[in-house]
Amino acid sequence: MADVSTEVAGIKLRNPTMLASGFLDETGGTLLRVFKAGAGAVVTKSIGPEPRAGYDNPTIVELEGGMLNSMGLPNPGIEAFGSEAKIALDGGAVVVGSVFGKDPDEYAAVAKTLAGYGVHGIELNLSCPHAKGLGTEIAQIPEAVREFTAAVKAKVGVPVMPKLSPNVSNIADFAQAAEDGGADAVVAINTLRAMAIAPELRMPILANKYGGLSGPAIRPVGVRCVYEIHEAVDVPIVGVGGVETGRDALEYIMAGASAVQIGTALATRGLSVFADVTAEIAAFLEAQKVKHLADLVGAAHG
Ligand code: RRO
Repeated sequence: MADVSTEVAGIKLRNPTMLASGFLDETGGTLLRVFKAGAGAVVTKSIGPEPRAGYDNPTIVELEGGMLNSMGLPNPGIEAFGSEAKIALDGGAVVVGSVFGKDPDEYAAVAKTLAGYGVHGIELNLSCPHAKGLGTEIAQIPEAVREFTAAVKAKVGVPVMPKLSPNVSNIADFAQAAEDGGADAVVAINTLRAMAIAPELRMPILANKYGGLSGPAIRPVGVRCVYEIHEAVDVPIVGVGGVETGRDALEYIMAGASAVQIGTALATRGLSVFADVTAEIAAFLEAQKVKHLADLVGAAHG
């Protein structure tokens, strides 16, 4: 069997599939269930300093090419999340804790507590496309990406990986800013800022009007972003956006990703998607006589 293991900034993964933040990840039980179903690692829902209920319904619209969401960062808050993280970690899961806040100090404080719970890495959500005063502004200013990353790096010992927004004109500048701030890896991409309107109602469907588009429709955008980032920085990249199959994952890997995250495909392929995508990657490696997946990272750059 081909070697599908990989590594992201020193975090060893048995395979390159990770659970993307925002799916089945607010409790230790669901995180562990996803890990046991085959994910190489699981990323938590973005956790903030206090509990948050999120936005009013409707918060999700199903579309042909994917899903539009405006959840509004619902989460139990960093204190209550401790017992959930423990369940996942005690069960043997590789856990990356996703963090948000309103300023660098808040990000750093939440990240420090999460790291204290024992998570293997920290993902910085700098890129929620519809949260006022939180991700959106940070994601639009390279200096803020550098500053927030540096603030968290100063407080935690585990690898730190900012998650970048595709809703900018040159994502490579933001990856560069993350690297300048000391990022150990970058995650690309968060959802695309988007809207759906109900013609009969003459109004946007989401209660929050704006949301983030995920799923197959955004995969070519994500692959392009990872390709551009790979040309700009030296840190490892985690690719995310519309991965449903092994071939989709291989696109990201050949663009430069060391691992991929999967979220929306849970709705179409179910919990077995992590094991299935891994098996599809392994079959490709065997057919192509490639022994190690790592040999294909960035292969599309020639
Ligand atoms: O919770 C959300 O509404 C949300 C977040 Br934090 C994010 O980063 N991306 C997204 O599409 N939705």
